[in-house]
Amino acid sequence: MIVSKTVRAASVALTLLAMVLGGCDNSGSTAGDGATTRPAGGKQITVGFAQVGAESAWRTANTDSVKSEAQKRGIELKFVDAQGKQDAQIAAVRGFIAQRVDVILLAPIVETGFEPVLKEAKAAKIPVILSDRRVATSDDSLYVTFIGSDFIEEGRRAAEFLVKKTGGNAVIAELQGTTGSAPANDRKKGFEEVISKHPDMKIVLSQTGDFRRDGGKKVMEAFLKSAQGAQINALYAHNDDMAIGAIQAIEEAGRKPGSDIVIVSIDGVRGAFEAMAAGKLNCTVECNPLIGPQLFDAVEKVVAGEEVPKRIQVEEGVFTQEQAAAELPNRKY
Ligand code: GYE
Repeated sequence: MIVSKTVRAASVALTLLAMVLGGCDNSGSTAGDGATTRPAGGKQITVGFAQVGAESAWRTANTDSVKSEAQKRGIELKFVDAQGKQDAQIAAVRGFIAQRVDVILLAPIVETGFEPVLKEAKAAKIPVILSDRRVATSDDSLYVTFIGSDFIEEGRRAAEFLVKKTGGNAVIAELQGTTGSAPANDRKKGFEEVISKHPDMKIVLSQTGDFRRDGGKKVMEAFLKSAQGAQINALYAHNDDMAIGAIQAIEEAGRKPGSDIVIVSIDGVRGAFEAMAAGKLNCTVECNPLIGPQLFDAVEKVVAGEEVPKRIQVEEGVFTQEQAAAELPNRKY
């Protein structure tokens, strides 16, 4: 009895050891950052993701979405955080090419300067999917698809809100996103397109806060101290983090965010909903970072040799102060 128990225990232990050392079977494997289990019978897919950095709450939610979706599907993910540096991102892509990953996901920090490395990926026959931001190139054979939001439309939506809220009369300060990035370029363009039809709406101050909370605060402080500072009665921030930083600067300067200065920003992160519920932010235009499922749908199709559309759009809405409290419990980022 005792012997047979011991034998059974030993054989269980041996089986467990064999599973750990050799992989459970066809369906088990560890991969990437964190253990993943690949689907039974499927080929192990390896994906390299060159991420922008961790500049905002949007970005953190985006990183989490990509990582958790890879894990869920048993896809090995090689993740590089480029810390906002284009050189680091280019080096990451080169590294993925050298490692011969199946697909490269690139969230290009800025629009220009990626063509050479994209050509290297193409020459190595490794498909590249652009995640969230596009690159400026006339050669669209350099990437398979671009999955992301319509930033021009987001800019228009922010402006349309401000037109309605101010009756078409506003002295506007603008906090731009990272200089040269697609969302900064396009959000400015879409916003200006709409306000240009309203002669009493003027952007009097505009500077980059690099999509960061501390950037938004610092630049807003300088705006408020400048010659035009006292006249500003509206703020357009290219993302929520900068708006939240600016709210702090406005309060420290003894003015009321949300009433003395009407504020609209973009992303729809939880912090923006909290600021709206507190009456300090007036509107956020949604930009959904949870694109992991759409990205990996495309990855799996590309690996299977299926066609994917050149442009895959993310669906989004607009939220005002009145809707903030009701929407807060539904927010996933
Ligand atoms: O709006 C901002 C982030 O590329 C859409 O990058 C993204 C932007 C997002 O830092 O918060």
